[in-house]
Amino acid sequence: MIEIYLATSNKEKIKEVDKIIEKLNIKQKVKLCSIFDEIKSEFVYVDENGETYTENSVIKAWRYGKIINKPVVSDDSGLNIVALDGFPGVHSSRFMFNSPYRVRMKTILSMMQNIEDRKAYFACAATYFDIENNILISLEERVYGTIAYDIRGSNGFGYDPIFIPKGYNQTFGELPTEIKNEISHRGKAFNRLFTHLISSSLI
Ligand code: ITT
Repeated sequence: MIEIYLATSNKEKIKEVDKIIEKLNIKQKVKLCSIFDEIKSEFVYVDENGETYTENSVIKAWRYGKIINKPVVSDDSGLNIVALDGFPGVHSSRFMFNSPYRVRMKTILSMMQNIEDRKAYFACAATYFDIENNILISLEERVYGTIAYDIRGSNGFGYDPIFIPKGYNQTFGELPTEIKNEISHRGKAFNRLFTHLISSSLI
């Protein structure tokens, strides 16, 4: 059994990644812990100043991995709206930082009021960093879809209630977590990452 620490302050990400591990049937091999089980302060500052999801994901894994000296995984993700040149993109969590997500989503919907092209995607870069064995693996996955015309559902987190994945009529806010985990950017990224770690006997 290997303990891997998820380097995130976002509790919803921990829930989702834990469910992905459960679905992969590797719970007897991998115990997912929160980085804050190991670091007793939420005030470790990580400057996510990269220009891509991968850069930021590696920055987080590297920073926390060096602090705790144990294997970590990290996630950097965001929503990209094609007609808005990829906005909010890598800055998804910083856009209107102090406002609740409902207000942020309303703002995005009003920015898109007269826009017919609703295409968007969520991207997630997942990184594994094992400082002791000098292993760093990072990969990125996306889920494509469209931006809804209103805010729908309360499942998930962040911008889930305005994102409709391709092939569905409901938003991620309306779809059950199991479906989101099967098709989402994070689901695909962590599935691929853990499958690779297992098949390469790295964990
Ligand atoms: P950490 O950096 O501590 O992991 P964070 O929430 O700030 O937590 P990110 O920097 O990766 O994480 O920003 C991701 C943001 O992108 C997140 O806060 C949401 O606004 C949005 N986002 C990413 N994945 C999402 C998802 O599955 N559903 C809805 N919104 C998502």
